[in-house]
Amino acid sequence: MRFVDEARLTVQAGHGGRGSVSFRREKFVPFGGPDGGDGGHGGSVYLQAAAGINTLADFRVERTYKAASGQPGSGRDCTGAAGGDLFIPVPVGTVVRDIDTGEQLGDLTAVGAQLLVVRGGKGGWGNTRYKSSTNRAPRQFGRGLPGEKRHLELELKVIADVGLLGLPNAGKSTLIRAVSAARPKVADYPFTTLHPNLGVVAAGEHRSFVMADIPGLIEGAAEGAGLGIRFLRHLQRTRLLLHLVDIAPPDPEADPVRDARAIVAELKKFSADLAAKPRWLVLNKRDLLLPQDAERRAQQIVRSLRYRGPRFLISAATGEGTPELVEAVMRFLEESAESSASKRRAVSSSRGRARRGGSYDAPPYSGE
Ligand SMILES: Nc1nc2c(ncn2[C@@H]2O[C@H](COP(=O)(O)OP(=O)(O)OP(=O)(O)O)[C@@H](O)[C@H]2O)c(=O)[nH]1
Ligand SMILES: [Mg+2]
Repeated sequence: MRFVDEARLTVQAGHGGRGSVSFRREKFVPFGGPDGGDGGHGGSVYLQAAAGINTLADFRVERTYKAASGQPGSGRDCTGAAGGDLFIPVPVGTVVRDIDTGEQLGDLTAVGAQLLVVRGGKGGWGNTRYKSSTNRAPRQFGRGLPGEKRHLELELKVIADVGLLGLPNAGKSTLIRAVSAARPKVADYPFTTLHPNLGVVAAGEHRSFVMADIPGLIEGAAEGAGLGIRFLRHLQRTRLLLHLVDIAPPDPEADPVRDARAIVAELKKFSADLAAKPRWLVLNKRDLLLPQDAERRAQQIVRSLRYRGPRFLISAATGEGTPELVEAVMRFLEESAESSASKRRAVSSSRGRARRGGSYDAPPYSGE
């Protein structure tokens, strides 16, 4: 499933430095001519597509980006230092538009691609440049040109990196609300969510991913029970599934272990590939039990499922345990991006052998 992530920002290039007005003053050299150097050029601003950035989340915090201005020139024909260029990392696939003119400035489609968005101002001339046969002691100088400024709109079509899976009422929508700005409806009746929702989860500077919340699954979904399984296709391009399990269901007859297995069975009926994706267990609603009881219940569930993968005991409602979950997911995505990049390198080198996938490549637990 795709959705569009958007951000707005202002970019300001550096101004050109002022030219200098100066004259040579040396012993034994009367009437030394002008020797004022030029101002340095201002820095330009570029957008640069970088690997490992999945969303435009960073631009919600910082909105104005400025490149350094050039330094003024000085005597002895010294040119001022140029302001450094500024490179702003953006995700691959970002489309850039000028908000004021509506013009599309570019489309950053490959890692490392750069787009100049505002040019730095030229440095002003020093008085040396104004010297002529009729003007031997010029006092003119250039002030330096201002750097360009632009308001930009970035647009990125994103695909979910992580999918939430679980029974109705497991707390999927509550979790995506806790960790992202997505606001799907939450209610204590099954099938509250009728269509998928995506949210951008920020895990720190230049670190974010996209989470998909889908309708709840129940036993028999493949045969059409509940809302069926067709929306599982929205999870097909994710890299990780989080299976949410309510550790304290209100119904005394409910069995979280049996239900968790039923979900996996439905997943397999939908697609063997989806069932083979890395899948982590997220035990939710820990706030409903005393801490030691919650821990004990979580261990029982994990043991009965014979599950050995990463597991998290959280409360989507209070947020307890969610920062750890977000950090672990982010790290997993970063590592899987790195290992697929190194696999690509290994395949492209004639002697290199493809590296084996990480330990997460195997499904962490089976449904049987
Ligand atoms: N106490 C407690 N309640 C929770 C927690 N997470 C979710 N709930 C409650 O559980 C109910 C169901 O939550 P939802 O987030 O709507 O569940 P869902 O998995 O999205 O459900 P569907 O959309 O129907 O599939 C709501 O009443 C939530 O307030 C939690 O960590 N603790
Ligand atoms: Mg929901």
